[in-house]
Amino acid sequence: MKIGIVCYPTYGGSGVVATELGIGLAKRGHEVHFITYKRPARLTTFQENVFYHEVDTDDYPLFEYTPYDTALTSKLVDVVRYENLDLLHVHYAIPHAAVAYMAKKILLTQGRYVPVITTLHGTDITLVGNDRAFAPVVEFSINKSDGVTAVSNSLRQQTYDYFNINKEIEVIYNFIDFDRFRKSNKDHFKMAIAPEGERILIHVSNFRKVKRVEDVVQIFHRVHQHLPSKLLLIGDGPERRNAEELCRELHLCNDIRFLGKQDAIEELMAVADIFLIPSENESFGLAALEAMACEVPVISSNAGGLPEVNIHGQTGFLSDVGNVEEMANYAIQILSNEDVLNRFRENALAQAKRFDIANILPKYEQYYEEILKAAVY
Ligand code: GMT
Repeated sequence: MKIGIVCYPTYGGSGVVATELGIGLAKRGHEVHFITYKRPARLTTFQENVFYHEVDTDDYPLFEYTPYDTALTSKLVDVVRYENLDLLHVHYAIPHAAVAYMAKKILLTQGRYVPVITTLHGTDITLVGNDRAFAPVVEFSINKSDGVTAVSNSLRQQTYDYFNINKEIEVIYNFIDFDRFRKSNKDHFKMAIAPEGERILIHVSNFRKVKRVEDVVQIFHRVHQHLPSKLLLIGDGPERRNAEELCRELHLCNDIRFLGKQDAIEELMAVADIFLIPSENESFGLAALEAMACEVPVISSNAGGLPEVNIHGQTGFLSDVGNVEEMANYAIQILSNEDVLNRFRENALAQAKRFDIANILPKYEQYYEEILKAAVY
């Protein structure tokens, strides 16, 4: 198949899933065309069957905001037509689903039909998509997609709850590539971070409000009072400053390291003992899955799709949003006993295996086939 993938080229979430999916499909013989405004962060090396089309957004003095949607639409029309794509798979509804619909309509005037599949990732429904500024377009373009997938049952249900959707939404879970995410020996690195054998807690996110990074610091503060420990904070974003201030207030600066955006997340996960993700909302929690694949138990909130990934009492624990006391107690419970920690590590790995890319990728291929077969010209 010749597949066009439209996504954000960013480090986290939907961009990562879209890129890994495209690379995986290319390895299985499909021809994959990424269409976005910057090279996707995880598209780091040359791959046979993988093409990248950059959307041109030249500045023009009239525009206070460059009309990216229009530029992307034109690029999609061009790429579908000249690369002869079979389908477009767009990740994150805003603005990609609406743009794809527009491109589809333009192509129809040229006698060309291209089916569009939209994958919903989370904030495009729960946070941004809900906003009145976007909601009518989100609802319309989901209904006009030929196929719609969501990354968890929770997100599927939230989409039906928030919008008037007349389409069947297929759940296809996010996935993990074990060639990359597996526990490896990084003892030298562990020694540098925790020279006295301290426990290492880790959090990875885009530091947006929804991630509740201050809760991460509060949980660590409590754990730190019980156990010698260090906290690694990976990523960057608007909440970093507040988190830094809180570290200073709590006199934790020597034991918390802000590492900023990192590419080799798996090397950091390899030294961690607990992953913290106390989010306000989380459709899936890909970073938690990456941790589990590296045998790191997860302490999370019970928001959104997190209970579909992190199993309470087995792979980690879940608490109500904001209950930092309980989350800290759970972390202490796991970290205080080597046997308990090892049991949780094993369970985390076993659960992560359910989301092996080798199992999930064929589900996308099968879904593509179904949509192509059902496409109404
Ligand atoms: O978490 C973010 O803010 C990034 C966001 C995105 O769309 O890039 O992540 C969402 O998609 C990920 C991949 O499907 C999910 O694992 C995240 O749970 C989801 N984030 C939220 O729902 C907050």
